[in-house]
Amino acid sequence: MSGKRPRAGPPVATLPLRQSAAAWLLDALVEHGVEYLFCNLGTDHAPLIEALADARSRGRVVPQVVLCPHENTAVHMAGGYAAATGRGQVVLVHVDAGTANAAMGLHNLARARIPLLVMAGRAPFSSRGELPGGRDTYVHFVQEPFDQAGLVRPYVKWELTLQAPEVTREVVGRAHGVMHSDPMGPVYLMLPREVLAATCEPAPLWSLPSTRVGAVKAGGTGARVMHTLAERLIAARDPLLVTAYAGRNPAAVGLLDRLARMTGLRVCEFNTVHMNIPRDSPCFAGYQPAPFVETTDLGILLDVDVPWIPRTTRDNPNAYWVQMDVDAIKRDMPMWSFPADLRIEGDAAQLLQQLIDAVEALATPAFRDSVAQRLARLAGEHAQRTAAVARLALDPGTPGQLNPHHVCAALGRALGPHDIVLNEAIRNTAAVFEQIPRSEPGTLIGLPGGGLGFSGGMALGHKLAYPARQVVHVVGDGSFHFCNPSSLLAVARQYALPILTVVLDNSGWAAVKDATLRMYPDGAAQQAGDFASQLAPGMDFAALAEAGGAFGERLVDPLDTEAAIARCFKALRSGRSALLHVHLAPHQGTSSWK
Ligand SMILES: Cc1ncc(C[n+]2csc(CCOP(=O)(O)OP(=O)(O)O)c2C)c(N)n1
Ligand SMILES: [Mg+2]
Repeated sequence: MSGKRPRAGPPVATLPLRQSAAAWLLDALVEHGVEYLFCNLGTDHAPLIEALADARSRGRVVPQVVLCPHENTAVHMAGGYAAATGRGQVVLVHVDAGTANAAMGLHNLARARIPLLVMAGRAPFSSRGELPGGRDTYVHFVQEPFDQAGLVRPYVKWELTLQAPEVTREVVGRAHGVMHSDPMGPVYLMLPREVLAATCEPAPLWSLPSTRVGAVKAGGTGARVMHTLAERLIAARDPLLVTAYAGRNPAAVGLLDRLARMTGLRVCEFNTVHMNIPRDSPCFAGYQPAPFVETTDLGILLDVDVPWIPRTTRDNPNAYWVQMDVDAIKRDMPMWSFPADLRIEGDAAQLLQQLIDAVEALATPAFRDSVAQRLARLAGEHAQRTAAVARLALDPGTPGQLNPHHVCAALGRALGPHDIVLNEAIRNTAAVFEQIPRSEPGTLIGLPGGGLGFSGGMALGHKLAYPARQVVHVVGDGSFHFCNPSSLLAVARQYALPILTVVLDNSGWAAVKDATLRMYPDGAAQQAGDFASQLAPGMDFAALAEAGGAFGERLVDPLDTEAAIARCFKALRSGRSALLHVHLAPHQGTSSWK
């Protein structure tokens, strides 16, 4: 299927014959609407490779294989496709080794609450030919740890080993239901080679369609709770809402804007994971809630894991705080202690709709008047912010030391409203968020976890889901290394998925240097200017892209910014990925090896 985007549909026929568990597994995946297998394969997958080829030769529909040279690409690409479509995806990796490589991506997807079924082979356990699929090569003896699932247990909410072909469909149905249940997230299934090779008749296979093992989804809340909240919102003098990922449900974006406008509610994001409110809404107040947390009398935490940094934020002790979250208890966070006098677990879109209805039922003319005044004030603040942001972009910088705000503003102007931006710019995140204002749901994705190297694979997954849109990931030079660039380039090339990579190169890890300075502002590292954070100078990322078949452009002259971006988009339109290597001022860490 090289160069073609795969397509899937219903199976053309159920299997008439005795088949391997591997074949039944593929059948069950198709039954659950799985279109793709994002794969990195090994000796454990021989029965699956055989079953795939056999099915294709018989004209049966099977999920389309997307080969990823590194698991980082497979997991994040599947995650990107799942985030874009709302449908959980399937990744196949190699025993403990592939699982270990997939773990960092799973950390990110777990934090993003993205549904994903990761299937890993298990090394065969029989050694003397007792069973089909038994050990026949060296690695089968060394790839069996005591606790393979332990490698990813913190990041999955369900795990199982397939024990017999007869239960294959039941197992896939269960995995499918669990990963799509709220809060959604990754699940992990292990496939021993002997079990994949074992066969059974169709008769004992109990079909478990999605409709009968459907996901358990979050809903709204009781009318009385919403009434109380609406009363508080109407009485509030300076209400504030902080969110990060309500926008993963596209319907929530318009509802949040509506609620904000009808109540004069100031909305901030912190560590944006999705675009949650259109940037041109007068109620959007940016990415730093701290000053407003001090003054608000009614605060709402909507779908947010970390609403602010307590150490550097003073919250008003008299404020009333409400939490509305699909994961209010924060199941996977050992410590979580942000204030919430009223805690509601539920789906953001349904809760927002309920709150809108409750406010509408209670709103008085006096309330509407005070909202109009507050809105005028918010609109004024919004205009001031917008003007300040525009001023930041005016200075193009100097040759070899471009201004990231200037570059991102030019990039923003080149994008259409439905094009998709993924941010992994780390210390230059403000330039991406502020200078590329997005207003369509699903067009901005940020890093939910802490594992660098997510944006390239996620970009490929979004491009697979939306071939007609441009997809760009903006990435620090350090983060670009973590994206496994050669693997990204290979997948983009093999499956004709042109994406734009913008590398903001400040010669290393500014975030690591800054963390040291925060802890030891006058310490030895600061005095010596030695932060062990400068990466190899003179890397030519554009040449690297060219070597992988993409278009590469080094941006050194600030006056060339718009033309360079235009050349990148021209390459994308011709079906070729593009990489723009932007030279920023070095972040001034010095290498310990100097
Ligand atoms: C997988 C992984 N390894 C290491 C880190 C620690 N880390 C956090 S920020 C950072 C530096 C990122 O460098 P770059 O992308 O160039 O952004 P900059 O800080 O220069 O803006 C590192 C290494 C991490 N978050 N994830
Ligand atoms: Mg850097």
